[in-house]
Amino acid sequence: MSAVAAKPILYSYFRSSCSWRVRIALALKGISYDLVPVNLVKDGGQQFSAEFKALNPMKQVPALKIDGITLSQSLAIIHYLEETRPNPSLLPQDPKKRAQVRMIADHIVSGIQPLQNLGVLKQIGERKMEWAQNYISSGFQALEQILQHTAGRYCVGDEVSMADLCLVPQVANAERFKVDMGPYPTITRINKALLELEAFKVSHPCRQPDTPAELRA
Ligand SMILES: N[C@@H](CCC(=O)N[C@@H](CS)C(=O)NCC(=O)O)C(=O)O
Repeated sequence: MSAVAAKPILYSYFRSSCSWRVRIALALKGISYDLVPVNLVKDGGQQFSAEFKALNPMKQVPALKIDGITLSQSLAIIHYLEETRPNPSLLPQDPKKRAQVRMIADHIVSGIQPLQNLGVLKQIGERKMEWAQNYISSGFQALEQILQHTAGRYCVGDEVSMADLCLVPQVANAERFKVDMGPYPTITRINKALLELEAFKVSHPCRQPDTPAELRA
């Protein structure tokens, strides 16, 4: 079988919000793939192994082997999937709506998640819970306001977009860090609607090959 025809391989950790974004995209687009778990905590973190560093020198999941190349960075991966497997589309046709989708995705991917990533929290030490809560809350305060202008059923209008792929995993992180979601009714409503969709269910951290038995649902 040629490299182009080979099944994609996703390097993923069940609890990683960035991996989940890609798992949702793969599920929505109906792309079948093999999953290789990379445990971010076991053995001091398998992302630091020489084997994984060769795939992603940033030592972070996700990474995707696809069509003969290896990609890291969840949004770059999702854009590649969008360009090569355009159905269903994860970007609206209208340029203004597309820009809003990218704005919301970047808000989460660049403005919230990196500040509460595992590597950062290890450096913070004992104050890590308070630190994560603080950055997620301030990011969500802004996002709640933005969504009041852009949202329909989902983040931008009524179609599922890349913004939604970023939102749901970030809400799961917020819940893990016990952020009070009371002040964010729009985020909460959209998250609930998205979690009813099959692609969000099958890709959920509680249903992954590497999900520990006690966290399975
Ligand atoms: N911008 C990257 C961030 C990737 C990232 O932060 N991955 C986390 C899991 S969600 C990770 O692998 N952390 C490992 C560590 O911090 O050691 C992306 O969107 O893929």
